[in-house]
Amino acid sequence: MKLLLSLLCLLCLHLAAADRPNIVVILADDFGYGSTGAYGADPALVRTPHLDRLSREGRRFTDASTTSSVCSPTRYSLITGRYCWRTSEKSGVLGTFSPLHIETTRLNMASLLKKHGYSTAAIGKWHLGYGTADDSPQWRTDYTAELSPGPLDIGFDYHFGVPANHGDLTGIYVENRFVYGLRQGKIPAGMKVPGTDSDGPDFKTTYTPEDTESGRATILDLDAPRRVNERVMPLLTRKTADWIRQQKKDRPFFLYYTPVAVHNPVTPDKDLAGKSKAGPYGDWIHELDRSIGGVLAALDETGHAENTLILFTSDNGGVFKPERDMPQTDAFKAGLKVNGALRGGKHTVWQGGFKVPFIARWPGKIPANSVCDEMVSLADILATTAAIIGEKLPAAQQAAEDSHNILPALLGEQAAPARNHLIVHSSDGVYAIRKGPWKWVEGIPAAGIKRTRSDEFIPTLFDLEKDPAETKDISAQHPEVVQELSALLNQYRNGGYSRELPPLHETGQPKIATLPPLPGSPLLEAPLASLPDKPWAITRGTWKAEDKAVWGIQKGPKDAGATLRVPVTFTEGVLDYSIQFQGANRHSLRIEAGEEHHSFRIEISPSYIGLTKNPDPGQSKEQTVPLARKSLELQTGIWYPVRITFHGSEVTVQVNDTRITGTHTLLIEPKKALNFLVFGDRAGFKDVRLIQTQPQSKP
Ligand SMILES: [Ca+2]
Repeated sequence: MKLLLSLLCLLCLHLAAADRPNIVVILADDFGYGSTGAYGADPALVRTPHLDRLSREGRRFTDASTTSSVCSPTRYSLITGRYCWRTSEKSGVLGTFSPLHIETTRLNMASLLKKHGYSTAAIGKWHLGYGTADDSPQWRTDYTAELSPGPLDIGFDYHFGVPANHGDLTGIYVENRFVYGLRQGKIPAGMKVPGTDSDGPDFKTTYTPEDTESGRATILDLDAPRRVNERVMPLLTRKTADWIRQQKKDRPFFLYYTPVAVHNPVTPDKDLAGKSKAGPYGDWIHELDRSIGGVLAALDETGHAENTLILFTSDNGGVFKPERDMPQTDAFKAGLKVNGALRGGKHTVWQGGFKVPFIARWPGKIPANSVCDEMVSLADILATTAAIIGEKLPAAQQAAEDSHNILPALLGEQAAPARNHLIVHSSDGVYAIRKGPWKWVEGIPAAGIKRTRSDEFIPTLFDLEKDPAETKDISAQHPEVVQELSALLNQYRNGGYSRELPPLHETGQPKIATLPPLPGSPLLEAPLASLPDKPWAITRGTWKAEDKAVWGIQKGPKDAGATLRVPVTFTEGVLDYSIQFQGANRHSLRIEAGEEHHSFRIEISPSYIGLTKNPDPGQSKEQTVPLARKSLELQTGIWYPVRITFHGSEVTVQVNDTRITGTHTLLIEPKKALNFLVFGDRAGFKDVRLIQTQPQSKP
């Protein structure tokens, strides 16, 4: 009893110690380290009075890092406290029609704060998908229907969003679970989707390819009010300020506000056009700053500001492509160092892609007009929030896997650094790890990435203290550092979390499925320890025998895949082989079937399996029939078993422990030949074995 009482007392103290401030996270888009006055932008070029005010009233971090140099992965990390490369997303960003990427059961900023009684909202760019995909390869978000699951299913009470990007091909807003003002679609009977009837300055009836980022996208056909690009920022600001004004004094709130600025297309509103001395991009920065001013004003007016923690940051660095004619380049030529003195920018593995402004204000708690040089990550916001509200995080392998509590750094308290390592990941899937002064770039792109940015695809080591602009690779001088950082990267990457050091035994080899051996005498058997004899034939690309396997290498990026063909006739049966990826984009097994040169293909890549009926000779590409598709995860350099079972009109493909099944009437036809194709450089095969099974006679 005594123990229980003292435990209760401890709990009371703990609760009393916890705060429940309002939390406002503002995540700008593509806003570079050097683009605001607070971070050294020349006021003669751009003026950011509201961000500068935030910095004066709060704490400016000089070494805050995104987790990725592009949008969706960093957004995932901020909300979940987990590196996004631990998910199926290994490079690039989510598509406009991708499913919701945050698991609805996963602890995240919104669910955590909602549990603690917060009112919650996500307003602005979303870019984390809507809906749940099925196995169908054609699946895509249906914007004419209810967009579930979405933000409201992970803990947000309110959502007003731009689905993917400023200038995406939807041209609409989403409010809660439907396209804002949707007039026609799969709307439940008796329900009217809320939205505007009048065009006004913020809405219009049409949205054209010229409105999109690329200037030539095919616009999604929807009967709903369309965005006016120049008015997206003012409208999002108004929605955000309105939401703040609706909040009650007795209930804390969490606002995740994600302006679309300063992502392309660069569309400052009319009254700001021409006001900066850095061209339209400078005006676009002014637009972002004005929006911050709108949010601050709403907090001031309502008296919420005093009890509000604001974090302002960006999802990745600014676009920096000085060789290209674009507004950012004009700003750069005018003298604006979009990413400060850092190398590279958005997409890249260099610091310009990751190092971003990070300003924290919490009156009376965070020392005003202060600077913190500690290394922090946007993934740390979740663990820090948990610390503020007094919630103990689950074990590191269960949630907030990569999130460190940086509250002492925010508050300016004397404490050991929250983290002494940090992993960053480029759009091409190149990993880099930082520890102390060092940054080691592993230099290996994700599977399927064309090797265009070759300087990023080389292992390199930098001393960021002496060389913040990453000019000098010193890996040859410090092999021991390379070895240490490479081992540490592997341990954190394979161990599933980095909030703590995962034990080495969890970082072992991936699980390989053991398939029961095929009975009976094979119709086809080829160990492929050397290049096989006739009837096997190399029909395309380069094939080499090495390490008791044969390896296919596609000749050039524009050539067809490397092809190894073997004729073999069977109707029903089971085909086994082993596959290993060493950089190839994908393998395709083309199966010729029937009399009229019909064929199917089974595609296996490190991230998916697919089954497809190919167009017949003379048919167009549109006649392709996708039959089944599923995501999976295969690592480079590991042999995985493949088993393909042909039974009647059905084919089941198993790769390691992932299975798909597809049916097509033509699959009943006798199979005539197998073609092993490799796209990219390179993939290996061995232990091919095919047994025939008797077709079941019909009862
Ligand atoms: Ca971005």
